[in-house]
Amino acid sequence: MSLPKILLTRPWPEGAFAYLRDRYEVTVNETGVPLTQAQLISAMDDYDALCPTVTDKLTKEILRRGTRVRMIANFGAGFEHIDLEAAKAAGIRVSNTPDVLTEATAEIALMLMLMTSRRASEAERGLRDGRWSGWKPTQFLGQGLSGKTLGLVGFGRIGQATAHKTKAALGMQIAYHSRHRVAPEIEAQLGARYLGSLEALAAEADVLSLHTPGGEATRYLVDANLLRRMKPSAIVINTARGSVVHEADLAAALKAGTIWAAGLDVYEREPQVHPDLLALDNVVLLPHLGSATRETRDEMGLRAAYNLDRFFTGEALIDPIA
Ligand code: 8YV
Repeated sequence: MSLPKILLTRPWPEGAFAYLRDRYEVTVNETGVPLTQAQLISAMDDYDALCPTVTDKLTKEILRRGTRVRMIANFGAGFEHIDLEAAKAAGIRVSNTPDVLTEATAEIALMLMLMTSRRASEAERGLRDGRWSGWKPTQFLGQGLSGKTLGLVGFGRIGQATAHKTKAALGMQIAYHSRHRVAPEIEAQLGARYLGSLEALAAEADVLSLHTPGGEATRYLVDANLLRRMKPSAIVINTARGSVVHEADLAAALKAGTIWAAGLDVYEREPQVHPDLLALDNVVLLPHLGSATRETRDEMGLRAAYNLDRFFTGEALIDPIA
């Protein structure tokens, strides 16, 4: 019997790839650039399953009825790049890879908090550019985070893991706002306070860290209006999705000093970064590294592979999203 044909839209880390290659007929896009919409459309007729990533926009024009593809195992937790309604209408199953990237993404959020508060990127740039003339009591002064308030926007797995790490490492006070208030035991464990409005959270937070999904419901939650409510000493951290932040508004607030700094791992039009942000020193810019550890990327691939296994053996998916 012939093996199901699977397309990986990007090369995978070796461990997860080896697992898949032993079980399926696997084709990999090795070109180093994302597939075009036209290539994705023709892939729908050539493969039994696709493993896309965040860089593949799977629109309703692509996810149409009657194609060969029956299963999409997304390599990643976020899935706003896949039109789930269109997938359902076409009878295509979809899975994602939650859980396995929670700790890695929370680590990046914590790192961005420390880098921004202590001006790490700006200071290193100064050193490398030969602008460090020796120690001075007044050079590159940042601000401490211990005991300050972390405001989390979105309090799912990654938001909670970020709260745990930040509390343990820095003794920060935890406040959050999200669509759903979490169980009292979770709040008690973290000493987390729920605030009923995003505006109230923004006004109180010393660090505002974003952990919502992407998509229309969260577009531009952080815009000029919200930024105006924040303390001039406040820091914005985004490891969620670029679409949650209005980048031009953020750059304007950073430039005017109405907030103090920002640490970003995600952007609205990746890999483009808003030019106004690139021109500023008080923003740390990372290239979407949230889940970028060897272990995590292997686990993401394996999780996608296990969902494929379930699909092709007729069992329930581990992580069904459509
Ligand atoms: C992934 C992410 O690297 O899983 C997610 O939602 O944002 C990233 O950590 C990316 O999505 C891979 O497709």
